[in-house]
Amino acid sequence: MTPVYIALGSNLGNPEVQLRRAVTALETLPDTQLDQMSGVYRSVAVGPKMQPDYLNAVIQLATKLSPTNLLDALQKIEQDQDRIRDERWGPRTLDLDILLYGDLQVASERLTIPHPLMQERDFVLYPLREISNTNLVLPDGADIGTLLRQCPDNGLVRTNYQLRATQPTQSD
Ligand code: A4P
Ligand code: MG
Repeated sequence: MTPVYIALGSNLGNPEVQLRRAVTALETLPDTQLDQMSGVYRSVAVGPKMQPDYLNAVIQLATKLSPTNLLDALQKIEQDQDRIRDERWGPRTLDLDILLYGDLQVASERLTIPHPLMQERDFVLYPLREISNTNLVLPDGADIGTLLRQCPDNGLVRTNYQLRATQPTQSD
């Protein structure tokens, strides 16, 4: 099993419900278990203006799926939740991005890991720090504490929403 961090984002169609539905779908993926979930954060949209605020979170999975098979599975979950792709960075019911896949670095046409913009996004780094080792180091050597200090402040707010009523028990 490889530890994987997934970023979840939604700003359409009742975002809290969208994130919860996504977690339910993610934890039933084959050869995959859900290990940790962050809190839910509210953030101003990066990209085209005049779109609703986002709810964002990060979860940690352990999986035997390859990066490409995992991406296929994430895109199927997005489709199942009525994701329409018309505008880059436009509003969406659900966005699922692979942030980290173990220590792997991938640069293919379909997949870039680590996610190329994660270092600039407070709505990714804060929830990631919440569920990862505080000494988390990315494959390029950058550590999460340094990334957080360098990250622009876009007024991120941690909400009282929860991805699920009860946290999963940590498996060994
Ligand atoms: N792709 C490449 N690498 C990855 C990866 N590590 N994980 C490819 C997932 N997908 C990856 O994505 C386009 C293509 O990226 C996919 O087909 C896949 O092969 P998409 O989800 O169809 O389109 P997108 O999300 O509009 O584009 P992009 O560049 O992925 O955008 P981002 O970086 O995901 O940003 N503001 C706030 N506050 N909160 C947000 O969550 N999200 C976005 C989307 C913009 N603004 C936001 C937020
Ligand atoms: Mg995306």
